[in-house]
Amino acid sequence: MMPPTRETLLDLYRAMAHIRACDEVIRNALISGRIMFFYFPITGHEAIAAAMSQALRKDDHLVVTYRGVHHQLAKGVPFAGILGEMTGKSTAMSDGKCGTMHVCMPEIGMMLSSGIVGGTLPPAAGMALASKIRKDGRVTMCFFGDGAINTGSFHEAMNFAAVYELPVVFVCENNRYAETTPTHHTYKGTITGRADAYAIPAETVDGYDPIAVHRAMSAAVARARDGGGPSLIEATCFRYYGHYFGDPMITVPKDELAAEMAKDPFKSFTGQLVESGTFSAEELQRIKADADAEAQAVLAANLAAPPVSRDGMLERTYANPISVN
Ligand SMILES: Cc1ncc(C[n+]2csc(CCOP(=O)(O)OP(=O)(O)O)c2C)c(N)n1
Ligand SMILES: [Mg+2]
Repeated sequence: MMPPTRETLLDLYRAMAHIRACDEVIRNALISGRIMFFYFPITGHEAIAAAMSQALRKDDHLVVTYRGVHHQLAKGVPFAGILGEMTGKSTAMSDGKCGTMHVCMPEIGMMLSSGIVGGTLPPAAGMALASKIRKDGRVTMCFFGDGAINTGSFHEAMNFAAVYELPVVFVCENNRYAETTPTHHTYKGTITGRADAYAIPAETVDGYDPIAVHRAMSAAVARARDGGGPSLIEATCFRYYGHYFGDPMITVPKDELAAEMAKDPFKSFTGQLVESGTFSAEELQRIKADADAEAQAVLAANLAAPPVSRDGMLERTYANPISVN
């Protein structure tokens, strides 16, 4: 496969800067008490979502978990809409019905965010089956964590996707913990080995490296689109701020966390682009500063916005509108 073009590298950087800026705004606003909700931090996972933004087409389908803000932003969901959903403000893109865990925007392929561990795989297989029947050329990408690999739905969906050769790419973000439990307590063997059991091509990639993830995802998406069936990608990463924001992380050894934080994917990608002479440090700083300013403006507008009105509550809920008087 050809190395990524300068354009693609810039798009990957832009996507990471946007995700990092929005994540920083959320974390700072939560710390200062200006907003309040349960947040599943995405810091340490940014490169994976940035790669996805370049590997999928706009009309491709995406299914993600509660730890999904990076994916949602990378698919093109406006930050204002997500923050509105999280805070119950009028900028919410689904009238507040999605809340923090169920963001969806079908018009851009953001089909489902699920709070159920393992709950993303069966619907993703179903969407891919629909694409195969309709011959619409779409690929579905499905994210889940390492904790999902021991659920029945993981195995049922993988088997179903394999047997029907469905256009779906399963991506496991292996951040080494499920809530408080480290993965060495939860599985033996390898995650890719489980794909072997279903004759699904699989590979493990460094989830801090957007170029490596982009390469793996592009190959898997191309294979799915060409009728080659499903793939599994395990992208290694880490949860820098724990399961939820404010998590004391008592089961995460301090030296393990420090070692992972030292590898910060955004900082290392920035360094790599500058050192290779692809972009100047100033150019990249400008992009990050613009992303920061944009995310800050979204927060300011959110704080000033009124709460969601109850008018839209029952719209887009049932096929036949019902009245509530
Ligand atoms: C079926 C089910 N069981 C338990 C839970 C409670 N729960 C929420 S998140 C989580 C950990 C999942 O870890 P992982 O899949 O590794 O994803 P991560 O949070 O690390 O991104 C658990 C057990 C749940 N939401 N759904
Ligand atoms: Mg995990």
